[in-house]
Amino acid sequence: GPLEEVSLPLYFGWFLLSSIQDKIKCTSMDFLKTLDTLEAFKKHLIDFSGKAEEVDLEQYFQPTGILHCTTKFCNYGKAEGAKEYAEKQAVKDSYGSIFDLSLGALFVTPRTFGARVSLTEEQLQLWPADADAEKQVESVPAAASLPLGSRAHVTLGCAEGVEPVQTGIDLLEILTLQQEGQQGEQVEEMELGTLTYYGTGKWLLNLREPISAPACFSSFYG
Ligand code: ACK
Repeated sequence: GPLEEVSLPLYFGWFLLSSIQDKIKCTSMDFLKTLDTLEAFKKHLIDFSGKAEEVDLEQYFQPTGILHCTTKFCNYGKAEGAKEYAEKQAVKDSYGSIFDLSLGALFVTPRTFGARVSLTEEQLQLWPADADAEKQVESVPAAASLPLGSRAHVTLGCAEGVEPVQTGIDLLEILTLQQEGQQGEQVEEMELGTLTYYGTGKWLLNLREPISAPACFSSFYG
């Protein structure tokens, strides 16, 4: 019946607790502010905005709501494997529990701004079994050979007109380049860590100290 149809959420994921949300918003805004002023960034502006004009990154990326790391996008049951995921024992057992997520890197592309999440073995239990299928992103064919959970991220902002689903795809693109042996161009030692440029507007900041983010495993209905 109709009740059944709405019984699955838009997505499952880890929702960052509010105290750490504020800290991450501050850190990420500081990073954007600094990135904006770097000569190396200005040199590649054309890749980024299509114009050589300056961009205000803090304005360029629009916030996308509560900070979270999606595990399974269910689309209210319409997504493939949604029901199976919701019925997994690990999902039921962990629902409502607090986990410690490790944010190891920040990345910026002309489309999205995000944080990479490095999942533990325990956290990978909540990663969908069909994640390999999810990695088969048309635009990133090589992503299929990346380790499970590679797509795990927190979306921090999207350019105008860009959907948040793009953040994970952008991360897979960067990780694919790394896996293919592209070292990127190490452009800067920042206070937060090492900044690397991977071409066509793709920037990755490896954090010196990963951010530990307490997060509640739950779901979002919208
Ligand atoms: O930033 P995100 O991880 O990207 O969080 C949002 C959330 O679900 C609600 O839209 C993510 N999302 C949307 N569509 C998909 C999809 N097809 N596969 C995986 N994640 C998705 C989006």
